[in-house]
Amino acid sequence: MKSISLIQFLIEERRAGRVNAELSLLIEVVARACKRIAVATNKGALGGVLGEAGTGNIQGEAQKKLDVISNEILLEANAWGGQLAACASEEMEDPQPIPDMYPKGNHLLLFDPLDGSSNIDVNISVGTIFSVLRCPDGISEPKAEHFLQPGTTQLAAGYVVYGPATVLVLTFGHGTHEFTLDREVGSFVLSRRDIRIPEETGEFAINVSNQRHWEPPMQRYIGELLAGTDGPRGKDFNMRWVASMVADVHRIITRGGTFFYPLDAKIKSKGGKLRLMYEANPMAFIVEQAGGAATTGRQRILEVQPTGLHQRVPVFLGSKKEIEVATHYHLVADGAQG
Ligand code: P6P
Repeated sequence: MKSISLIQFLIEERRAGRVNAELSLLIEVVARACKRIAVATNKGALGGVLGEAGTGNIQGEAQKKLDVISNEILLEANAWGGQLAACASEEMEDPQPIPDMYPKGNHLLLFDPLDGSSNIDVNISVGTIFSVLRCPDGISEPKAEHFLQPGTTQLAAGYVVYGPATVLVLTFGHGTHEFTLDREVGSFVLSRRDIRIPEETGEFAINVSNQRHWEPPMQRYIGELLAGTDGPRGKDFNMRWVASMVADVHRIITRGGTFFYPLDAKIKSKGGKLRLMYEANPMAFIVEQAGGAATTGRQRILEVQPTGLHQRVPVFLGSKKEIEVATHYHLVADGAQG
């Protein structure tokens, strides 16, 4: 089969009227920046990029050297292109404006430059997650409030997983597609078009060490999975937990499954663990476009009205039938469903 490069795919999407020129150029620039992040990440101990940076981010988390490096790569790559009005990152408290020396565009780019970075030092897959919004008309110096658009308004979303292979998964709202990096040529090549997540699954991902802190409906739902053939589900389930959202989501994109990071008593005051704008929203867009479902346990993630750039939400995503059961249990517990 003739291989289709990312740039060829983007041109085809432009010709089909599904993507405009500026957005397709932006995605090409982001993908190229992620190739540079892959090079830095793949150096491991030989690149002097492992370990702590000695700094902290807005989340109050110690930054890894590669968190800072990846963030810089994405900011530098996107400054001059002319497609953006500003960037926002997990690693920065406020949005980063496009320098005055460069032309500005009509898009806002949000990213988690290196998600799962606690896994870097133990050589487990990590990834970059990104989301593209439209900059409100007439806004040339976007502030945080201009980013606070619900996930349904995203123009594009994607992630790159830096694993045995470097793989880009991307959606513009017309299906979810996968591109694998051909290192010899240096370009992303279409490896799966119009991905579909099976509606049923026998595999779930959650950090079970938090079990005693979960809300009752979460205890009920996971308890039924763990009961297997002895319980009401009448079948055994398998569990995975990479503790790298991009890796866990990519498994689901590849073979189905579910991923849960629910509220628990430890994080309830923060609203959850994962960030809405640059983790939950892009992943929810990608998963829904592949036929899966994504909720907070109580509502569709993409319909959450953001109130803060670094807002956190609970995340339930993956095979539709299981997400519907887990969400139903929460709504019943709330008295919102019979
Ligand atoms: P825990 C990584 O820090 C991350 O943000 C996600 O990539 C991952 O799914 C989750 O946190 C892991 O959380 O509590 O299991 O370490």
